[in-house]
Amino acid sequence: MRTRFELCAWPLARAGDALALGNTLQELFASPLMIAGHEVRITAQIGIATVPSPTGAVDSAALLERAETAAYCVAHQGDQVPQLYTEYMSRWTSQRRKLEQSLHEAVENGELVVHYQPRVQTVSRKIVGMEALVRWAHPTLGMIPPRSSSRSPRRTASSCRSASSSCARRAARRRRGSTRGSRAVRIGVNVSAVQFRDPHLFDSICGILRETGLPAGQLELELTESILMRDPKNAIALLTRLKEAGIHLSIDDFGTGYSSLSYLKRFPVDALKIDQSFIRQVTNNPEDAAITTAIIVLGHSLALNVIAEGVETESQFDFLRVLDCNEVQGFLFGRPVPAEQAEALLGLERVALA
Ligand code: G
Ligand code: MN
Repeated sequence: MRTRFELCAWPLARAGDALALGNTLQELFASPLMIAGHEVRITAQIGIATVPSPTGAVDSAALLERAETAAYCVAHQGDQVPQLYTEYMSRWTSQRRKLEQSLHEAVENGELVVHYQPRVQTVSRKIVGMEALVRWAHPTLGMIPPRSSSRSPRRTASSCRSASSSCARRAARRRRGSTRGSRAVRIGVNVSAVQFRDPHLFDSICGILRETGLPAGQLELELTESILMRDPKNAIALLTRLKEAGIHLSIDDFGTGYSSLSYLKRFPVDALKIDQSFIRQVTNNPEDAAITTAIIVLGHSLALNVIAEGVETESQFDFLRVLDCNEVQGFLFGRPVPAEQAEALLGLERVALA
């Protein structure tokens, strides 16, 4: 349930005072309320607009609209801190609303499809997992990978859909029994910042597993460091529940967020996925080679599985094999492909290199 409150404060000497007030209000929502013995969490997205504004006088309706635009931006960013309106927010918001609108239409027209990219065990070159990735089959623009529509929307509602349809597919294949390629491989699903904040996430994932009959151990949730580090204490609590339910957990795009090693040891995860940006030049850039080596050693000493992403060449693969990187994923072993093709791949003894 959403409710909108408007608060008018004056006189304030500086815009910074409005921010300070916003921060004080925000803190009130930090701890849960107890209502009839139940813990209730309320979140607030606080947008602030001031008058006279730096861009000239505005009437009260325009002022409220600006505050609302700022609140909308707060709602769509990771850390929910109060924000002062800037003109940039109006441009961002209108672009974002257009994208949302066309995504809604895409969902209605069935234009979102889930593709699967193999994850390969380094020593055996056997497929041990698949990452589910949503693609937008645009009627005129063709296949749009989520990355081109900016980082945050790519891990939004669609990944929940991908979780659900991936689980259903895996479970159906399992029920079919010993058909070709019916080996149990784990399905990796990306979780967005918005989903991770959702208090119903745990229940909806358990619901999907129950409905589809997929064993929890065959689902792997991929979370980025920055998602986990936004609120590490709550993240540990949620990860622990997911882990206890038997779900596998990995840290995605590892090395690009501001991770803290003291938290890393407390996150109950199973694997680290080295970000593609380190792998791209791992064989010719000494820094990337050093970072990749360090991540693999770090992962292994914490008893974690280490997976390299974005492996495109055989020399990158050789480099990673020598370092004992457990698994690899990338165009060298297969691009994300539709479910039927992915299932056919599972029948292979070893993956052929591209
Ligand atoms: O952040 P995450 O690791 O979930 O990103 C996966 C994305 O990386 C997908 O969009 C996928 O298509 C892309 N990807 C997978 N393998 C490769 C690769 O070898 N090279 C490049 N450039 N992109 C890849
Ligand atoms: Mn991923």
